[in-house]
Order: sequence, then structure tokens, then C-alpha cells
Amino acid sequence: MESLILHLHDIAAVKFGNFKLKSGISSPIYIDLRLTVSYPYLLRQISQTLVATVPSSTRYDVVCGVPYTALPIATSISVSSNVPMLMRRKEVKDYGTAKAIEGAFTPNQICLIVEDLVTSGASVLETAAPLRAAGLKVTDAVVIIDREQGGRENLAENGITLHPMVKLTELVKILKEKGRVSEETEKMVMKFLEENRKVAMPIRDAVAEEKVRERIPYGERAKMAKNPTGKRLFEIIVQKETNLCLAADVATAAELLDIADKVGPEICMLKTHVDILPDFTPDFGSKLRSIANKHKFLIFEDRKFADIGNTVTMQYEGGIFHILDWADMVNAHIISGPGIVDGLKLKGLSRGRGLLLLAEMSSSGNLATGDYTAAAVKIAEDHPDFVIGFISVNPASWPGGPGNPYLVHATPGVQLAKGGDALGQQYNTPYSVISDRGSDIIIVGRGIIKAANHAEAAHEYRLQGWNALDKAAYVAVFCGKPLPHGTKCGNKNLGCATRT
Ligand code: 5BU
Repeated sequence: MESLILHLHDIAAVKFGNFKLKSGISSPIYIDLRLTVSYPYLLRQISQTLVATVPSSTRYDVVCGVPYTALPIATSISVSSNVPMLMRRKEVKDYGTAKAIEGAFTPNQICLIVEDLVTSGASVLETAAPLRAAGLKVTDAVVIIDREQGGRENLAENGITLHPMVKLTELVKILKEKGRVSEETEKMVMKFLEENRKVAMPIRDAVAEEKVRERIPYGERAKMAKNPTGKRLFEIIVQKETNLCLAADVATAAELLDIADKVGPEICMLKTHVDILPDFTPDFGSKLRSIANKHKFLIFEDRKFADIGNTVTMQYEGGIFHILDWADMVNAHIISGPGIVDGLKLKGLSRGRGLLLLAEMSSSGNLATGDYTAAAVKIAEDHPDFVIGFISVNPASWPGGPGNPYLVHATPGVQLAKGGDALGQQYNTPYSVISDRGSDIIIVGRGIIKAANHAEAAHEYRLQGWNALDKAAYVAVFCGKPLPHGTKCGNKNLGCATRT
């Protein structure tokens, strides 16, 4: 180990000085393990030491490196230990085979994650998520250097034990003992590590965090809701323990009804684009309604009305689709002004329907920002009996935060890995959408639709979305009484063993 650390110092993979990190803070130490690819003997030594770092009682069938730095390290482990390797794609392409995980595996195999450097643990989790979604078990991760900044704890919370080859404080101590750094540098690094002991995961701005933290449990919000559909949505979320909405963008109505029945137990809401279905028949609505009643989810027709009030009344009620008859909620742009809400309300209110306003969009370069978003918030608050919430992307960043708690936030552009498609769609992870961006519901389309097993993929998204909720803020929902911040609630999906 000592010789390995000295080698890393020799090749300047560990440097001392004054470095600006990605997060903006200045660090007296900089680690760049990408350099190791140029030193085969070092790569071999690292992989052998990493294998020895994992306790012999830890079982694994395959290894997977966190892209990109750990890929050659995982390859070296795979070759020298004769353990098969998998590769995780960083960007899942929307064409070809569209696989997030490359390589051969069978469900329930155990995958050891290999990483070069752990700070918060976020990158390890980003790799664990698609592995788990593909049916693999992820219980352990091995890392060359643990910066000791909360990564071990964050990973443990997500069911992953971290095995560091060396902790950063140990590494600095060894370099000091071997005369590579002065006592002064050692002290400076130790002080820096102490001051940055725990980085948030991922780093988010403190104001937004505060606003998200203040969120009220869904159960309470159900009581505040002034529209029956809005109320019912919160109730379903609490009862079914899911904040997942499936965007059922499939080729036919028959396929949509089939998928609705399979994925129904996992979702609180199913989103349709009824105008893409070539085999739409007048009984589509009643068929979908009976599946929705069976599995207790709401139907959201993503119609994006945009015309003047008078026109939308006809579009909502009439035509071929008779949306008003079967959709619990629809959405509307506010480009035409508040008259659009009055028009839709004229038809929908007496039927108990609800409306979501498009306050933001997920696609790159969209114009629903700033004042436009603020105008959507104002219009929503002017119609509390009919507007149930927003399509939003980052409500935590709004000047007033996510705003009135009876209004719900639903966010499209969600996949297990950050990225996008070739036509401007932009994806964030469930954790980022719910925890950092302050949304309530993740809307997932191709992440589920393109998976081999829809129900399994939906289940994984459901867990990701649900586990991303701020645990302390939501305990009251499950325990039926308010509990102090940080108290565990006993809900299994929130990681507690027994109901308290
Ligand atoms: P995806 O396959 O997860 O990218 O599907 C996203 C769905 O959400 C799709 O039906 C879009 O029409 C819908 N959507 C969106 O992606 N972005 C938006 O801003 C709005 C809707 Br509004």
C-alpha cells in the first residue's frame, strides 16, 4: 500500500497546492487518478490491492467501474481476477439497443462497483441505479481513495458498503512520514478535510434546500387541497407510497391499456397523449378508467391546451376524444392568458376535474422561464378550486420556492441517469428532481417504456422517487402524528425496520 501511494505521488496523481474544485471551493490537495492509465504496472498494482481490500466474506459475481476513470481499473480487476465485467453507459442513447448496461448478466447476480475516488458517493449511486434497475444486486463498492466527506454514510443509507483502499487522511499521513510533504502541508490538508467533513449529495444551494425541507407531508396537503382531483392525488400518493407517473407514450391504445394494467400498482398517475393512438375507439376512455379504478391511479391527458378560453371548452369536451369524460386532469399553457383556465374550468369544475399549468418545460431552449413561470404561479393561485398544480422542472429555484402546499409539482424529463435525447429532451435523476429541485411527482416515459420488463422498471423508478423524499419531513404521513426532525417512521420504503 505504501509503495502504491508513493507511486501515485511520483506520477502526480496526488498533488498539493491550491486547487479550485468543481464545487467552487479551494482545496490544498488535488487527486487525478486518470493518469494511472499511462502506467500499466501501477494499474495492475491498484487492481490487486483493491481486490484485497474487499473482505473475503463479500461475494460478487461481476464488477462494474464508475465511468470513466474507474473503467480501466475495473477492466484490470476483471482480467486479473477472472471476474466478468459490466459497463454502464453514462448517456443512454435513444436509438439502437438503448441499453444502460452493457455486458452479459443474469438477474440477481451481485455486482461490485469499482470507483477511483469517493467524495459524496453520488457517482457510485448513479452507477448503482441502472444496475439495480436491470435486476442486479449492488451491495458493495470498492474505491481507491475515500475523501471522507460523507460518501461512506450516503452509500450506507442506500444499502451499499464502501471499502476504501485508503482514506485521504491516511494517505496524507503516509506521504508526510515518507518525507514527501511538510508538516505544514499535512496540517493544512487535515484542516481542509475537517472543515469539509460532509458535502451534501449532490451539492445544492442552501436556500433551495431550506425551501424543500419546509415541505409539508402529502397527507397534510391532501387536507389543504381545494380541488377534489388534487386532494385525491395526494391521498393516492400516501396510500400507495408512490410518487411515480408513467408517461404511457406507446404505439397503440391496446398496448397502452396493457401497460396500464401491468404498471398500475406502481404509479399514482398515468399520463397519456391520446392523439398518438391510431386505434383509438370511443370506449378507450371507459376501459382506461376501469383499469385506473382497479389500481387506484389518476389519468392525466397531456393535451397542453393553448388556445383562447372559448376554443378550449370545445377541444376539452368534444372532437373524437371527449377528454373531459375520462381524464382526471389535463394541462394548459398560459400563453393565451388566464382566459384559458376559465374556459377549461367552465367544463371541468362541475365534473371534479383538475388542471395543471405548464410553468416550466423540460426541453432545452424552452421559453417557459422567469416571468412566464411567475405568471403561471399567479394564475394558479387565482384559481385554487380548479388548478391543482404545475408541470415544473426546478420549483426549488423559483423566487418563492415550490409555493403553496396544496399545489402539486409534476416533473417530466426523468431517467436514472442524467442526459438527454437527440431532440432536446433533458433528463434529471429521480433523486435530483425530488430532493434537490423540490418536485413531488416524477414523470417517466422511455425510462420505463423501453425497458424489457415494464413493471420491474417502474418499480425501480418508484423506489428511487420515493426514497428521494426528505425522510424527516415526511414521517408524519406514515406515522399519523408529527415526529421530530430526523426521527424514523418505520416505513419500509424509507428504510425503517418497524412501524413506530
Ligand atoms: P420521456 O420518454 O420520459 O422523455 O417522456 C416524457 C413525457 O413527458 C413525454 O410524454 C412528453 O410529451 C412529456 N413532457 C416532457 O417531456 N416535457 C415537458 O416539458 C412536458 C411534457 Br410539459
